Amino acid sequence: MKKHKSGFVNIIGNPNVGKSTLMNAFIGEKLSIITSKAQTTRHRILGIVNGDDFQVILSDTPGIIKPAYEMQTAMMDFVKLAFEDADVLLYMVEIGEKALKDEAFFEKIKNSKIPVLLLLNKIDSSEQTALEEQIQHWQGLLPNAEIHPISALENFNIKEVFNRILELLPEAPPYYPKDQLTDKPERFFVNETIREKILLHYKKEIPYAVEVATEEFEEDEKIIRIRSVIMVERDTQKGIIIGHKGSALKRVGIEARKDLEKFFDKQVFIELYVKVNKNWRSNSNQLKRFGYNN
Ligand SMILES: Nc1nc2c(ncn2[C@@H]2O[C@H](COP(=O)(O)OP(=O)(O)OP(=O)(O)O)[C@@H](O)[C@H]2O)c(=O)[nH]1
Ligand SMILES: [Mg+2]
Repeated sequence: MKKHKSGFVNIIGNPNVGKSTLMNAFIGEKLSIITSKAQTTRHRILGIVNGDDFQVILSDTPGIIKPAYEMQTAMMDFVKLAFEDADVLLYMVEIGEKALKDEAFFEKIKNSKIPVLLLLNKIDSSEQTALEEQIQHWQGLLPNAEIHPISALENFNIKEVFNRILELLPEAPPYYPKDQLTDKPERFFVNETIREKILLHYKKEIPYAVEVATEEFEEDEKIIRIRSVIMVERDTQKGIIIGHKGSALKRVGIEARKDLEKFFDKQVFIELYVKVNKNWRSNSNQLKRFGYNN
C-alpha cells in the first residue's frame, strides 16, 4: 500500500504578488478574494487539497507589511503563525521585485530549516531576459531556496509545483476530514465576497476602513437568506458606501449575490446595511469580534 502524505504548505510574500490567486489555482475554487489592491487578504485562510494518498493543507496569508495600526499587527501575527507550522514554505515574489518588505521575515526565510520554494510569479508579463536576471538575483539572496517561475493567473507550472510539494511532504495521516475544503465557516466567505466588491468599487481609504460581519445566514432547500453589516469608521464613509439614493450599495449587493450563488450553488438573497463603528481598526475588542485573534 502507498504511504499517506500530509502537511502544511504556507504561502507568504509581499502584498499583491498573487498569493491568493495561487491558492485558488491549487484548490480549483475561488476560496480567497483577489483584487489589484494591496492588503486584500487580512486573514490566514486554509485551502485543503485531498487525494487518496495525500492531504495538502495550503495557507493563504496577508501580504507582509510594517504594521501601522492594530488590525495590521493582527494580520502580521497570522503570517508569523504560518512560519511556525509550515512543512513547506512557498515564498512568492513577482517579476521585478527585489526584496521582502520586512527584514526580520526575510531572515526567517533565509535561515529556514524547512524546504523553501521561491515562486517567481507573473512571468506571463515578463521578457525571457528579465526572467533570467530575476532567477540569478534570488538565487544569490536565498541560496537555500528552490526557484520555480510560475504564472498563477495563467496556470503555468502550477501542476509541477504541486507535484514537487507532494515529494517534499512528510508521511503523515490526514489532519482534517477528507471532504473538508477549508477551516473557515460559510459566513466568512460571505464577508469576504462583500469586501471584495468594496475593494473593487471604492477608492483610497474606504476599503481599508471597512469590515463586514454577517449577522444572519439562513439556508433552506431553495434559498440562502443573508443579512450583513458593512462597518465603516466615520459618518462620511457611510454616505460614500451608500451612494446616491443607495445606488452604490445596491451594486455591491448585486455583485456579491451573483458570486455567492456560484459559490454555494444556490439562490441567494442578501440584505446589506451600513453602520459606523468608530476606529474599529485600532480597538482590540472590536478586532477580536471580527476574528483578528489567534
Ligand atoms: N499578470 C499576472 N497577474 C497576476 C498573476 N497572479 C496574480 N495576478 C494579479 O495580481 C493582483 C493581486 O493578486 P492577489 O492574488 O490578490 O495577490 P495577493 O498576494 O493575494 O495580495 P494581498 O492579499 O493583497 O497580499 C491581481 O490583480 C491578480 O489578478 C499572474 O500570474 N500574472
Ligand atoms: Mg491575497
